[in-house]
Amino acid sequence: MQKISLLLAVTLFTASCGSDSSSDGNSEGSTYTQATDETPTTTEAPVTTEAPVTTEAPVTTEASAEDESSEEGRDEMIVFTSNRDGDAEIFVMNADGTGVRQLTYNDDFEVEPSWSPDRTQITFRSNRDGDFEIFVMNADGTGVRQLTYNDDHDEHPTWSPDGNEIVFVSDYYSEIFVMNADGTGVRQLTYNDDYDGHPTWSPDGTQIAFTSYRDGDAEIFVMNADGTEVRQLTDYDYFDGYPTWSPDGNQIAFTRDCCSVGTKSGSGIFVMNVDGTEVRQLTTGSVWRGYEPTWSPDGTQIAFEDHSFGCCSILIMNADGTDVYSTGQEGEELDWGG
Ligand SMILES: [Ca+2]
Ligand SMILES: [Ca+2]
Ligand SMILES: [Ca+2]
Ligand SMILES: [Ca+2]
Repeated sequence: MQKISLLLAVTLFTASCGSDSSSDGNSEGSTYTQATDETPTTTEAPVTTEAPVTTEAPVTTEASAEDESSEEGRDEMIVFTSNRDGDAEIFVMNADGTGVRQLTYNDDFEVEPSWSPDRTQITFRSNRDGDFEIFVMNADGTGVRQLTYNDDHDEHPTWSPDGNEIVFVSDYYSEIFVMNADGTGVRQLTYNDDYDGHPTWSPDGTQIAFTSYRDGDAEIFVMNADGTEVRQLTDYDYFDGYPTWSPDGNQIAFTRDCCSVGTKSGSGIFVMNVDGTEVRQLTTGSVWRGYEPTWSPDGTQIAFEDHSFGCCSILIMNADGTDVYSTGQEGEELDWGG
């Protein structure tokens, strides 16, 4: 019963991220400038050439310099989820919003993508086999492999910094597990009746930060990568979640429920030291509903999804919260790989 109520709470929180798009689903009032006026370019789709990459801009089939240098340029690409073709698919783009490429094409949910450290592969979750499982594919969308096979809801896969393991969430009680990157050697790290999720590795691979409802509402915790020495970092009466380490290992960015406007609940991007001290709010002003931060590879910027003016604008700001700009792309569940 506890599990059900917690899942409901998580579901409601998640649903609240996009549920108001009908009432405020326009960009009027947005103060952000477009990063570029260039038309997003694409390469040929790996699975089919029929599906449009975006409905917002004309697709060009002309090969560009960006496409030719995509192998090197991948270091800076953001992988994300979008519903722009009607159901959830995985895309990549350059950080300025150009070079959008669709990687998955099917009627099921493909969500929560995460780069391998060398950026040759992407892990994600999909319900293409009936219930949610963890998958891996090559960075161009080819070579999809299923890693988990069970009746539980598997989610939130994230690659270890050495590339050897993937941490993910599974089990009736939403526990955190680690497996080898080929799906073998599954080990359970958490054991309690409350929701544990959003696991993310420290850059040195020794620790895992995660969200847990074990103290009654969502807080951010850290544990050693073997599940020992759990420490609570936040203690705040509302939601704290989606932690992600800065590339230098000194800070953790996260989502905190805050910043409500009238009767509408809001949230913002916050950052704290890895011991939980010095919590600072990064998003302010017109961004009153930001979620799920991800660091740039060099640690100087943070990308996040903004629901302030409807569902899911991808925004980028400096790591101190200044100079917010819009990539001009719609999407969620970003991973910049930092
Ligand atoms: Ca799909
Ligand atoms: Ca499953
Ligand atoms: Ca649990
Ligand atoms: Ca909390």
